[in-house]
Amino acid sequence: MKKGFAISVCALVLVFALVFALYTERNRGGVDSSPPGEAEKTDDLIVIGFSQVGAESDWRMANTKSMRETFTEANGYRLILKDAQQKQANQIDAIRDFVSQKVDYIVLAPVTEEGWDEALKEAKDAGIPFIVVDRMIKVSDQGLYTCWVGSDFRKEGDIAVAWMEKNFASADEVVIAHLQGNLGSSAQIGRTEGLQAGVDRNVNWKVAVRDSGDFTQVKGKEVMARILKQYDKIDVLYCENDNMAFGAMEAMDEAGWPYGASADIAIISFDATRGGLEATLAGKINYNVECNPLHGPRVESLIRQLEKGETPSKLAYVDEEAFDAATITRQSVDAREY
Ligand code: GZL
Repeated sequence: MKKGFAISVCALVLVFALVFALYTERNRGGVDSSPPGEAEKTDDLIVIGFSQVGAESDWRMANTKSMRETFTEANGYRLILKDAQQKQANQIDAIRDFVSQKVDYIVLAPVTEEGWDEALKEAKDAGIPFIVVDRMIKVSDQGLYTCWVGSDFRKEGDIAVAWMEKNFASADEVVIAHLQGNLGSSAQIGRTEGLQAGVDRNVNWKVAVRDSGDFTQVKGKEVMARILKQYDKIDVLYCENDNMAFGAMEAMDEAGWPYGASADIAIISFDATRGGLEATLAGKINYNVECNPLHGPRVESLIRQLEKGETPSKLAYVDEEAFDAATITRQSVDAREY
């Protein structure tokens, strides 16, 4: 009896170990959210390996939705999407996994700018075209990637600062609280550079506090709650995305600090997501700079060119606009695709 029991326990342990190993392998590089059995290549579909930053914001969810809606089997694709949960190591694992699966294209939405050379060399050695989307990467050799499509983040910052210069032209002093996104991401770098250029131009502007909310609502609230305890005068809250602005607004609501178009603290935000534009329409956000996430069709256009043997432009910038609480309309919000 005892021997039989021991054998059953060993068999059970072995089964669990095998299942765990298979799960780990399948989700190397982040959580593989492709339907099961999707990885194997069938002759007629173009296989796309896509390493996505994570699911940290409304912008990111809209970006993932755009990629999923574009790269469907009906459109001739098999999409292998791996969510890196905001960790570069997971993205590097995902790239290596795509190389071993011999996908037709690798698409990377990079969490930060640095640290990609080795992984991209492996993809290049494997002869797999490499498309970078959204944020930018810094590599030793521009030949390591085929092309990039995304936003001009410095320009987004400049647009926000132009609004500040116009609306605070007569202020004696402008005290700024600055909530940054993922440190080292080009979205954070560009938007921060835009603000810093404004501070350098305007001697009466002062950045009282600068901290990262990692583009998330939870962290945005946490950082803002801390700021409200330390400072008693803020004229502008410069939030590098809508979700951090939502968190900051929660913190100000709880602390009883009025904000927005009819209050002392002006909020500037980025992304212009549906939630961000509703808040702008309600006068809670004063100015919202668009960062368009609908990259699915743009990436597909690049792939279609490559499939035809054409050479796409190395860099493709997306046209974007901005929304002012003073002029935004319900129609302009309802007309938005995300
Ligand atoms: C910008 C994108 C940023 C968004 C954030 O292109 O990388 O990441 O501004 C998102 O909302 O988290």
